Amino acid sequence: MSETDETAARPGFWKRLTQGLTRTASSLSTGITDLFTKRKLDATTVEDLEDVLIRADLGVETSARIAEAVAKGRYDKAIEPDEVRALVAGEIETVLKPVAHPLVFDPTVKPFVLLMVGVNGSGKTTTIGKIAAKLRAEGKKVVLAAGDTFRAAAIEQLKVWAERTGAAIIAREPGADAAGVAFDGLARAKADGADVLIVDTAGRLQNRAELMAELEKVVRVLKKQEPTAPHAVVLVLDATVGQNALSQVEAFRRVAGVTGLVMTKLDGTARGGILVAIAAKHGLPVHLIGVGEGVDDLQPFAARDFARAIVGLEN
Ligand SMILES: Nc1nc2c(ncn2[C@@H]2O[C@H](COP(=O)(O)OP(=O)(O)O)[C@@H](O)[C@H]2O)c(=O)[nH]1
Ligand SMILES: [Mg+2]
Repeated sequence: MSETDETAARPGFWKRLTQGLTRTASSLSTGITDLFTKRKLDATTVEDLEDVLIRADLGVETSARIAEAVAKGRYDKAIEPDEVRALVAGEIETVLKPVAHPLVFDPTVKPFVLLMVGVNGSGKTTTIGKIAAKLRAEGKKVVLAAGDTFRAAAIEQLKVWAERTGAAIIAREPGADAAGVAFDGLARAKADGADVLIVDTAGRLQNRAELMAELEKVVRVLKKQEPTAPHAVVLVLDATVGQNALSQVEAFRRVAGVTGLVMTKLDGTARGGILVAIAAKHGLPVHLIGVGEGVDDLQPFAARDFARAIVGLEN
């Protein structure tokens, strides 16, 4: 199925995505209209286009590259804003296409261990619930490990998702050792012959060294029991935080060996342009995007959809 067909099959999804990206889309779209209405493409307008892209969080280097690509072969010619928008969307799609990869649970690896990391409030637990629901719908056996032992509410929240999805859950009391919970989760997943273990973690701010050390310990302890684990380390990023997401990627890559990304809250007042900057800089796979709090509001990341939504174009 092509990306376009998929979108057509889920109009609610496209609507949520474009609504969430309204702020970015309208600033890009208006910026381009203001720049190119009744004006030729020249060094000044290209520089101004670069500024418009930078303001949309695309990053300095990527913005320069995209503006240059748009300008190539078109200097001193009249160009319509619509044409510029389409060219920009095409360039953004080119940046995003290589990172659009589904989250694959290798069926030959059993249990497949997925470790979810990210700062507090980014949407880890909710995303775990949504992923568990999808896996369960495929008939997979799933174990959840409540590794955010920091707050009682976080443990309860994961329990609710376990009940709702029919996943097993391993949890201890608040304040317990997170690595111990992860270890027990893996033991349980093995004993049960589960297909997938998903380990939740606390939202450790990357500048708090002792909390990052805890995350390293979770990885270490999992490896002690299963040297190939974790098989995926997914960093959850909140689309509304903008530039800060870049430093989160850097920090979590260092401590947890992130293998892929999920971006949530793209239905909110999202600043989705940052994903383009992250893709250009890190080249990490982007697996899924969250467009709401509901169980069905997690969708595969599609480069073309995202690129067009960011620029405010119809799909
Ligand atoms: N609008 C919206 N809210 C989300 C999305 N994903 C998570 N949330 C909400 O964000 C808040 C924090 O999510 P949570 O999963 O608890 O984050 P965690 O601290 O990283 O585990 C909750 O109120 C979620 O319902 C999303 O894609 N869209
Ligand atoms: Mg949580």
